[in-house]
Amino acid sequence: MSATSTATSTSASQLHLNSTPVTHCLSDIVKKEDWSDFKFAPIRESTVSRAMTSRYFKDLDKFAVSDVIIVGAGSSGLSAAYVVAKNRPDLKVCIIESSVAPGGGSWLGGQLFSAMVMRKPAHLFLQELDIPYEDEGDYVVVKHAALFISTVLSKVLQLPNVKLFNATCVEDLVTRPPTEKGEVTVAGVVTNWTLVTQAHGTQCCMDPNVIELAGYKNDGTRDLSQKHGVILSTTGHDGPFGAFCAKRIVDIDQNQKLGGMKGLDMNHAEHDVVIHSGAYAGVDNMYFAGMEVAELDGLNRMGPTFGAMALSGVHAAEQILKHFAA
Ligand code: AHZ
Repeated sequence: MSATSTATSTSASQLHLNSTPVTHCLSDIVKKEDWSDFKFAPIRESTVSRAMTSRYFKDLDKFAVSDVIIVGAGSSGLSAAYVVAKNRPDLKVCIIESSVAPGGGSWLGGQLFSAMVMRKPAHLFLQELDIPYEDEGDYVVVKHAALFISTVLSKVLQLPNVKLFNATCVEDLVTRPPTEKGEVTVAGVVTNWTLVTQAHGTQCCMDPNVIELAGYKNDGTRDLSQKHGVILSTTGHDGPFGAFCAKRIVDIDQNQKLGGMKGLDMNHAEHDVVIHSGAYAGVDNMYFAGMEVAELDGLNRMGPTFGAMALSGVHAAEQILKHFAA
Protein backbone atom coordinates (compact mmCIF):
# COMPACT_ATOMS: atom_id res chain seq x y z
CA MET A 1 0.00 0.00 0.00
CA SER A 2 1.39 3.36 -0.97
CA ALA A 3 1.78 6.18 1.48
CA THR A 4 -0.90 8.11 -0.42
CA SER A 5 -3.61 5.39 -0.29
CA THR A 6 -2.98 4.84 3.44
CA ALA A 7 -3.54 8.52 4.07
CA THR A 8 -6.79 8.48 2.05
CA SER A 9 -8.28 5.49 3.85
CA THR A 10 -7.32 6.94 7.22
CA SER A 11 -9.08 10.23 6.53
CA ALA A 12 -12.18 8.42 5.15
CA SER A 13 -12.52 6.26 8.24
CA GLN A 14 -11.99 9.28 10.46
CA LEU A 15 -14.74 11.05 8.55
CA HIS A 16 -17.05 8.10 9.09
CA LEU A 17 -16.22 7.85 12.79
CA ASN A 18 -16.71 11.55 13.32
CA SER A 19 -19.87 11.90 11.24
CA THR A 20 -23.04 12.78 13.14
CA PRO A 21 -26.01 10.51 12.25
CA VAL A 22 -28.44 12.39 9.97
CA THR A 23 -32.01 12.37 11.16
CA HIS A 24 -35.02 13.27 9.05
CA CYS A 25 -38.64 12.21 8.61
CA LEU A 26 -37.69 8.79 7.18
CA SER A 27 -34.90 7.95 9.63
CA ASP A 28 -37.03 5.41 11.46
CA ILE A 29 -38.11 3.48 8.36
CA VAL A 30 -35.17 3.79 5.95
CA LYS A 31 -32.23 2.03 7.57
CA LYS A 32 -30.06 1.15 4.58
CA GLU A 33 -27.59 3.68 3.27
CA ASP A 34 -28.55 3.05 -0.39
CA TRP A 35 -32.30 3.37 0.43
CA SER A 36 -32.97 -0.13 -0.98
CA ASP A 37 -35.46 -0.69 1.86
CA PHE A 38 -37.52 2.37 0.83
CA LYS A 39 -40.93 1.97 -0.82
CA PHE A 40 -44.16 3.95 -1.19
CA ALA A 41 -47.53 2.62 -0.05
CA PRO A 42 -49.40 1.20 -3.09
CA ILE A 43 -52.02 3.19 -5.04
CA ARG A 44 -54.25 2.95 -8.10
CA GLU A 45 -54.34 5.79 -10.60
CA SER A 46 -58.14 5.97 -10.30
CA THR A 47 -57.82 6.36 -6.53
CA VAL A 48 -55.78 9.53 -7.05
CA SER A 49 -58.36 10.83 -9.49
CA ARG A 50 -61.24 10.10 -7.10
CA ALA A 51 -59.39 11.59 -4.13
CA MET A 52 -59.11 14.92 -5.95
CA THR A 53 -62.37 15.12 -7.82
CA SER A 54 -64.64 13.90 -5.02
CA ARG A 55 -63.26 16.60 -2.72
CA TYR A 56 -63.45 19.30 -5.38
CA PHE A 57 -67.06 18.53 -6.22
CA LYS A 58 -67.94 18.26 -2.54
CA ASP A 59 -66.46 21.74 -2.07
CA LEU A 60 -68.36 23.07 -5.09
CA ASP A 61 -71.51 21.70 -3.51
CA LYS A 62 -70.72 23.05 -0.02
CA PHE A 63 -69.72 26.53 -1.22
CA ALA A 64 -72.47 26.85 -3.87
CA VAL A 65 -74.05 29.05 -1.20
CA SER A 66 -71.39 31.05 0.66
CA ASP A 67 -71.52 33.70 3.37
CA VAL A 68 -68.51 35.62 2.12
CA ILE A 69 -67.20 35.50 -1.43
CA ILE A 70 -63.79 37.10 -1.87
CA VAL A 71 -62.88 37.84 -5.46
CA GLY A 72 -59.10 37.89 -5.93
CA ALA A 73 -56.45 36.28 -3.72
CA GLY A 74 -53.83 39.05 -3.69
CA SER A 75 -52.43 40.63 -0.54
CA SER A 76 -55.60 42.58 0.30
CA GLY A 77 -58.00 39.71 -0.40
CA LEU A 78 -56.00 37.14 1.56
CA SER A 79 -55.48 39.53 4.50
CA ALA A 80 -59.24 40.10 4.67
CA ALA A 81 -59.94 36.38 4.32
CA TYR A 82 -57.66 35.65 7.26
CA VAL A 83 -59.38 38.14 9.58
CA VAL A 84 -62.94 37.17 8.60
CA ALA A 85 -62.48 33.41 8.58
CA LYS A 86 -60.42 33.30 11.78
CA ASN A 87 -62.93 35.41 13.73
CA ARG A 88 -66.03 33.65 12.40
CA PRO A 89 -65.38 29.92 11.91
CA ASP A 90 -69.12 29.48 11.31
CA LEU A 91 -69.05 31.52 8.09
CA LYS A 92 -68.32 29.84 4.75
CA VAL A 93 -65.62 31.93 3.08
CA CYS A 94 -65.13 31.23 -0.60
CA ILE A 95 -62.15 32.77 -2.42
CA ILE A 96 -62.15 32.92 -6.21
CA GLU A 97 -58.79 33.56 -7.87
CA SER A 98 -58.35 33.76 -11.62
CA SER A 99 -54.65 32.81 -11.63
CA VAL A 100 -53.31 29.35 -10.95
CA ALA A 101 -50.99 30.86 -8.34
CA PRO A 102 -52.76 32.84 -5.61
CA GLY A 103 -50.96 35.90 -4.21
CA GLY A 104 -51.51 38.49 -6.93
CA GLY A 105 -48.66 40.97 -7.18
CA SER A 106 -47.18 40.12 -3.81
CA TRP A 107 -44.49 37.64 -4.75
CA LEU A 108 -42.06 40.52 -5.25
CA GLY A 109 -41.68 43.79 -3.38
CA GLY A 110 -41.57 46.10 -6.38
CA GLN A 111 -40.11 45.96 -9.90
CA LEU A 112 -38.30 42.58 -9.59
CA PHE A 113 -36.88 43.20 -6.09
CA SER A 114 -37.38 40.69 -3.29
CA ALA A 115 -37.89 42.72 -0.11
CA MET A 116 -41.34 43.98 0.87
CA VAL A 117 -41.77 47.33 2.61
CA MET A 118 -44.64 47.99 5.00
CA ARG A 119 -45.21 51.26 6.82
CA LYS A 120 -46.19 51.16 10.47
CA PRO A 121 -48.67 50.31 11.92
CA ALA A 122 -48.99 47.49 9.33
CA HIS A 123 -46.22 45.66 11.25
CA LEU A 124 -48.94 44.72 13.77
CA PHE A 125 -50.51 42.48 11.12
CA LEU A 126 -47.08 40.87 10.57
CA GLN A 127 -46.78 40.32 14.31
CA GLU A 128 -50.19 38.67 14.43
CA LEU A 129 -49.11 36.26 11.71
CA ASP A 130 -45.62 35.68 13.15
CA ILE A 131 -43.88 37.04 10.07
CA PRO A 132 -40.35 38.25 10.87
CA TYR A 133 -39.26 41.71 9.74
CA GLU A 134 -36.46 44.24 10.13
CA ASP A 135 -37.57 47.34 12.03
CA GLU A 136 -36.42 50.51 10.29
CA GLY A 137 -38.29 52.99 12.48
CA ASP A 138 -41.30 54.27 10.56
CA TYR A 139 -41.37 51.24 8.33
CA VAL A 140 -40.47 47.55 8.42
CA VAL A 141 -39.00 45.26 5.78
CA VAL A 142 -39.89 41.61 5.24
CA LYS A 143 -36.81 40.00 3.70
CA HIS A 144 -38.82 38.50 0.82
CA ALA A 145 -42.31 39.42 -0.32
CA ALA A 146 -42.90 35.70 -0.85
CA LEU A 147 -42.41 35.12 2.88
CA PHE A 148 -45.29 37.49 3.59
CA ILE A 149 -47.76 36.21 1.03
CA SER A 150 -46.95 32.52 1.47
CA THR A 151 -47.49 32.83 5.23
CA VAL A 152 -50.83 34.61 4.88
CA LEU A 153 -51.87 32.08 2.24
CA SER A 154 -50.90 29.08 4.35
CA LYS A 155 -52.73 30.44 7.40
CA VAL A 156 -55.85 31.15 5.35
CA LEU A 157 -55.85 27.73 3.68
CA GLN A 158 -55.53 25.95 7.01
CA LEU A 159 -58.79 27.45 8.25
CA PRO A 160 -61.51 24.81 7.85
CA ASN A 161 -64.20 27.30 6.76
CA VAL A 162 -62.23 28.58 3.75
CA LYS A 163 -62.19 27.23 0.21
CA LEU A 164 -59.98 28.69 -2.49
CA PHE A 165 -61.04 28.03 -6.07
CA ASN A 166 -58.04 29.09 -8.10
CA ALA A 167 -57.73 29.09 -11.91
CA THR A 168 -61.34 30.28 -11.70
CA CYS A 169 -62.48 33.66 -12.91
CA VAL A 170 -65.38 35.82 -11.78
CA GLU A 171 -67.04 36.75 -15.06
CA ASP A 172 -70.10 38.56 -13.77
CA LEU A 173 -72.18 39.41 -10.70
CA VAL A 174 -75.54 37.92 -9.73
CA THR A 175 -77.91 40.80 -8.97
CA ARG A 176 -81.41 41.33 -7.59
CA PRO A 177 -83.76 44.26 -8.22
CA PRO A 178 -82.86 47.48 -6.37
CA THR A 179 -83.79 47.72 -2.68
CA GLU A 180 -86.25 50.28 -1.28
CA LYS A 181 -83.25 52.60 -0.85
CA GLY A 182 -82.60 52.17 -4.60
CA GLU A 183 -79.46 50.10 -4.06
CA VAL A 184 -78.53 47.35 -6.49
CA THR A 185 -78.34 44.09 -4.52
CA VAL A 186 -75.57 41.65 -5.37
CA ALA A 187 -76.49 38.05 -4.67
CA GLY A 188 -73.53 36.07 -5.94
CA VAL A 189 -70.84 35.69 -8.58
CA VAL A 190 -70.76 34.10 -12.00
CA THR A 191 -67.66 31.95 -12.46
CA ASN A 192 -65.83 30.03 -15.12
CA TRP A 193 -62.50 28.26 -15.48
CA THR A 194 -60.07 31.04 -16.34
CA LEU A 195 -58.95 29.12 -19.42
CA VAL A 196 -62.56 29.15 -20.61
CA THR A 197 -62.91 32.87 -19.80
CA GLN A 198 -59.86 33.52 -21.92
CA ALA A 199 -61.29 31.46 -24.79
CA HIS A 200 -64.75 33.04 -25.06
CA GLY A 201 -63.71 34.72 -28.29
CA THR A 202 -62.77 31.43 -29.92
CA GLN A 203 -65.63 29.10 -28.88
CA CYS A 204 -69.34 29.74 -29.03
CA CYS A 205 -71.17 30.06 -25.72
CA MET A 206 -69.41 28.25 -22.89
CA ASP A 207 -71.85 28.92 -20.07
CA PRO A 208 -70.60 29.66 -16.59
CA ASN A 209 -71.28 28.40 -13.07
CA VAL A 210 -72.68 30.43 -10.16
CA ILE A 211 -71.89 30.84 -6.47
CA GLU A 212 -74.78 32.35 -4.56
CA LEU A 213 -74.67 34.43 -1.40
CA ALA A 214 -76.46 33.08 1.68
CA GLY A 215 -79.79 34.62 2.61
CA TYR A 216 -82.33 33.18 0.19
CA LYS A 217 -85.08 30.56 0.39
CA ASN A 218 -85.37 27.67 -2.04
CA ASP A 219 -87.80 29.66 -4.18
CA GLY A 220 -85.19 32.41 -4.53
CA THR A 221 -86.97 34.92 -2.29
CA ARG A 222 -85.15 36.56 0.61
CA ASP A 223 -84.98 34.55 3.84
CA LEU A 224 -85.05 37.21 6.51
CA SER A 225 -84.08 34.74 9.22
CA GLN A 226 -80.61 34.54 7.66
CA LYS A 227 -77.94 37.21 7.29
CA HIS A 228 -77.42 38.16 3.67
CA GLY A 229 -73.97 37.11 2.44
CA VAL A 230 -71.42 39.60 1.11
CA ILE A 231 -68.97 39.92 -1.75
CA LEU A 232 -65.58 41.45 -1.11
CA SER A 233 -63.85 42.35 -4.33
CA THR A 234 -60.07 42.74 -4.27
CA THR A 235 -59.14 42.29 -7.92
CA GLY A 236 -56.45 44.96 -7.97
CA HIS A 237 -56.10 47.93 -10.28
CA ASP A 238 -57.09 47.92 -13.91
CA GLY A 239 -55.32 45.40 -16.10
CA PRO A 240 -56.23 42.33 -18.13
CA PHE A 241 -58.42 41.11 -15.25
CA GLY A 242 -58.09 43.85 -12.62
CA ALA A 243 -60.79 46.05 -11.07
CA PHE A 244 -63.33 43.60 -12.43
CA CYS A 245 -66.22 44.14 -9.99
CA ALA A 246 -65.69 47.90 -9.87
CA LYS A 247 -66.04 48.09 -13.65
CA ARG A 248 -69.03 45.75 -13.68
CA ILE A 249 -70.82 47.66 -10.92
CA VAL A 250 -70.69 50.92 -12.83
CA ASP A 251 -72.07 49.13 -15.92
CA ILE A 252 -74.97 47.67 -13.93
CA ASP A 253 -75.76 50.67 -11.75
CA GLN A 254 -75.91 53.79 -13.85
CA ASN A 255 -75.76 55.93 -10.66
CA GLN A 256 -72.13 54.91 -10.11
CA LYS A 257 -69.06 56.27 -11.85
CA LEU A 258 -65.58 54.75 -11.95
CA GLY A 259 -63.13 57.20 -10.34
CA GLY A 260 -60.07 55.82 -12.13
CA MET A 261 -56.77 55.31 -10.28
CA LYS A 262 -54.62 58.44 -9.98
CA GLY A 263 -50.80 58.81 -10.08
CA LEU A 264 -48.38 57.52 -7.47
CA ASP A 265 -48.29 59.27 -4.08
CA MET A 266 -47.38 56.88 -1.25
CA ASN A 267 -48.47 59.04 1.67
CA HIS A 268 -51.92 59.84 0.33
CA ALA A 269 -52.55 56.55 -1.44
CA GLU A 270 -51.92 54.19 1.47
CA HIS A 271 -54.00 56.19 3.92
CA ASP A 272 -56.86 56.76 1.47
CA VAL A 273 -57.07 53.16 0.27
CA VAL A 274 -57.34 51.91 3.84
CA ILE A 275 -59.97 54.50 4.78
CA HIS A 276 -62.07 53.93 1.63
CA SER A 277 -62.02 50.13 1.95
CA GLY A 278 -65.19 48.41 3.09
CA ALA A 279 -68.86 48.59 2.17
CA TYR A 280 -69.62 50.29 -1.11
CA ALA A 281 -72.41 52.87 -0.88
CA GLY A 282 -75.11 52.30 -3.46
CA VAL A 283 -74.60 48.54 -3.79
CA ASP A 284 -76.07 46.29 -1.14
CA ASN A 285 -73.71 43.57 0.20
CA MET A 286 -70.72 44.70 -1.87
CA TYR A 287 -67.37 45.49 -0.27
CA PHE A 288 -64.04 46.50 -1.80
CA ALA A 289 -60.42 46.46 -0.61
CA GLY A 290 -56.92 46.86 -2.05
CA MET A 291 -56.12 48.66 -5.28
CA GLU A 292 -59.59 48.08 -6.69
CA VAL A 293 -60.69 50.79 -4.22
CA ALA A 294 -58.30 53.24 -5.90
CA GLU A 295 -59.93 52.47 -9.28
CA LEU A 296 -63.39 52.80 -7.85
CA ASP A 297 -62.91 56.01 -5.87
CA GLY A 298 -60.27 57.76 -7.97
CA LEU A 299 -57.42 57.47 -5.42
CA ASN A 300 -53.67 57.57 -5.90
CA ARG A 301 -51.61 54.43 -6.25
CA MET A 302 -48.80 53.77 -3.75
CA GLY A 303 -46.43 51.65 -5.80
CA PRO A 304 -44.19 49.20 -3.92
CA THR A 305 -45.30 49.60 -0.31
CA PHE A 306 -47.75 47.02 0.99
CA GLY A 307 -49.01 48.14 4.40
CA ALA A 308 -52.22 49.49 2.89
CA MET A 309 -52.95 46.17 1.20
CA ALA A 310 -52.88 44.26 4.49
CA LEU A 311 -54.73 46.97 6.42
CA SER A 312 -57.38 47.65 3.77
CA GLY A 313 -58.12 43.93 4.05
CA VAL A 314 -58.36 44.29 7.83
CA HIS A 315 -60.66 47.33 7.52
CA ALA A 316 -62.99 45.61 5.05
CA ALA A 317 -62.94 42.46 7.21
CA GLU A 318 -63.95 44.47 10.28
CA GLN A 319 -66.97 45.86 8.44
CA ILE A 320 -67.94 42.40 7.18
CA LEU A 321 -67.67 41.00 10.71
CA LYS A 322 -69.89 43.84 11.97
CA HIS A 323 -72.44 43.03 9.26
CA PHE A 324 -72.66 39.42 10.44
CA ALA A 325 -72.65 40.40 14.13
CA ALA A 326 -75.51 42.90 13.83
O1 AHZ B 1 -55.38 37.34 -10.43
C1 AHZ B 1 -55.76 38.50 -9.74
C2 AHZ B 1 -54.92 38.75 -8.50
O2 AHZ B 1 -54.45 37.57 -7.91
C3 AHZ B 1 -57.16 38.36 -9.13
N1 AHZ B 1 -58.27 38.67 -10.05
C4 AHZ B 1 -58.39 39.75 -10.87
N2 AHZ B 1 -59.54 39.70 -11.56
C5 AHZ B 1 -60.19 38.58 -11.16
C6 AHZ B 1 -61.43 37.98 -11.50
N3 AHZ B 1 -61.77 36.83 -10.90
C7 AHZ B 1 -60.95 36.25 -9.97
N4 AHZ B 1 -62.26 38.55 -12.39
C8 AHZ B 1 -59.38 37.93 -10.19
N5 AHZ B 1 -59.75 36.78 -9.61
O3 AHZ B 1 -57.19 39.35 -8.12
C9 AHZ B 1 -55.90 39.41 -7.52
C10 AHZ B 1 -55.57 40.88 -7.25
O4 AHZ B 1 -54.37 40.92 -6.55
P1 AHZ B 1 -53.39 42.16 -6.63
O5 AHZ B 1 -52.15 41.79 -5.90
O6 AHZ B 1 -53.28 42.63 -8.05
O7 AHZ B 1 -54.26 43.30 -5.88
P2 AHZ B 1 -54.19 43.93 -4.42
O8 AHZ B 1 -55.06 45.12 -4.49
O9 AHZ B 1 -54.46 42.92 -3.36
O10 AHZ B 1 -52.66 44.35 -4.30
C11 AHZ B 1 -52.16 45.35 -5.15
C12 AHZ B 1 -50.69 45.56 -4.87
C13 AHZ B 1 -50.21 46.89 -5.35
S1 AHZ B 1 -50.43 47.43 -6.91
C14 AHZ B 1 -49.63 48.89 -6.57
C15 AHZ B 1 -49.45 49.94 -7.61
O11 AHZ B 1 -49.60 49.59 -8.80
O12 AHZ B 1 -49.18 51.08 -7.23
N6 AHZ B 1 -49.20 48.93 -5.33
C16 AHZ B 1 -49.50 47.83 -4.63
C17 AHZ B 1 -49.10 47.67 -3.20
